[in-house]
Amino acid sequence: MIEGGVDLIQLRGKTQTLEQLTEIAAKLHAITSRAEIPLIINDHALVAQSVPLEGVHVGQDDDPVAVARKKAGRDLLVGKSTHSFEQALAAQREGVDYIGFGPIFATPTKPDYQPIGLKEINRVHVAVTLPIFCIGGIKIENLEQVLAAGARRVALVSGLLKAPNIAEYARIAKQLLASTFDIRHSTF
Ligand code: TZP
Repeated sequence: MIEGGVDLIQLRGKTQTLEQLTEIAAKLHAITSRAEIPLIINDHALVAQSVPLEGVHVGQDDDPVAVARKKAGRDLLVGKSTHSFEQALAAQREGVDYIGFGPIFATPTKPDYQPIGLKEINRVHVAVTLPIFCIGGIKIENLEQVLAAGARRVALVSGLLKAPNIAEYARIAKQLLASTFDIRHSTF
């Protein structure tokens, strides 16, 4: 992913223990920091106490943002998953640094969620001034559609991880972003 030019990596380990995650996060952070790519841990703010991660990401059913910040014990980015326009506004009021917004399309990676659809993308970008990462079912094949609907940042999971050549997949996605707008802006 780094070779292909991703701007940010989130570590998700739903089935790992805190100890296992901390170990993986430390190894991964040694690599991402060399590449100057922020590494965000999903759910487990405590990992940030011992690994100098750049951020923590919480879901709707995880710790509130203030609790995540307290657990991390230091200043870092806190992002939150949102699954509707209303949740996006609420996350902004809660004081997050960025939001995930999705699933945009139905996706086996998050099977129990109703897709938001493309129409809400523009509305959320008008109302929410934070960085918004559109997520859910986004692949190279539909990326232009998502960008045309108003997305400026996207998160890809299975598209990237299942690609026969991950670096190449990331490169193509980055080129599509670059041809849509100037991507020299910072990630946040
Ligand atoms: N949040 C909303 S959709 C999703 C998450 C974590 C999964 C996205 O995975 P994929 O494989 O890119 O659809």
